[in-house]
Amino acid sequence: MTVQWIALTRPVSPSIARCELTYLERQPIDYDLAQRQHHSYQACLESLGCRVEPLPSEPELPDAVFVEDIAIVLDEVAVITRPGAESRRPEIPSVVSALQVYRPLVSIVTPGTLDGGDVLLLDKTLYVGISSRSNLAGIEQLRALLESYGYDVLAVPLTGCLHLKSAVTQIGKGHLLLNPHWISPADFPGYRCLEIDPGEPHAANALLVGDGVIYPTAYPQTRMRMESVGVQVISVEVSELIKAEGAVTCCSLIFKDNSS
Ligand code: CIR
Repeated sequence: MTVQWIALTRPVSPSIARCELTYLERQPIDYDLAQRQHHSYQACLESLGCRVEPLPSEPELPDAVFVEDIAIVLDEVAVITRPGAESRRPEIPSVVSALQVYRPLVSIVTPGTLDGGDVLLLDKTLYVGISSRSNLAGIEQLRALLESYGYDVLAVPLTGCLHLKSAVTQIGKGHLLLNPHWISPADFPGYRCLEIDPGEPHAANALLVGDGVIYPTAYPQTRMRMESVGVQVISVEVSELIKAEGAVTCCSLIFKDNSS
């Protein structure tokens, strides 16, 4: 398969058991299994046309595998975030080193906070969840930084979950998967919205890469809903990352290789 995108990832940290948790009870995480699941996830990215570039491991940073939160990479520019959880800010320098090769960089600064998991890019609009991690100052800075590139930034209220992309993700052109208890479909006029199965509240996090959707095996009922409307689903087991409140979007930063 031709490589179309670069996917930055980072190995699971051996300290992942000390991860930040907001909504879930702490459960034991099997580190070896988490590593194997992460390898399978990277294989899925490759099968869909990504060249996987692992960042250096950060053994002392429990959440470092969740690289999505540290940057928003657009075709023209990358925004380095200022994560809402202080423990995650030391993840920034290595992401800066890796991304500066590919894009001009701009940054969110204090008092702004922003997690990449709160940012959903649909065409030229960035929908940003107002969450415990992303504040209005951060969203305002994002708007100012991206205005000259022709992007709109829309703040979206969110309840009951960590990030916007816990509640809604893209599964095809003009097609969203969402949990209506955490986000309102009315915030996305003009989009076709598929609701998750109500018995699987965490099921809205899917990763669209080209025409395929990488998706956790943990949510079979929602998977069936997607397949019944023609979505091509590639299943991956990520049980150990789910225990750390991560899933499939958060483990990579995917962008076009402008040099090719
Ligand atoms: C955190 O709370 O920051 C991590 N335990 C989970 C981050 C997941 N990130 C994401 O979904 N974008």
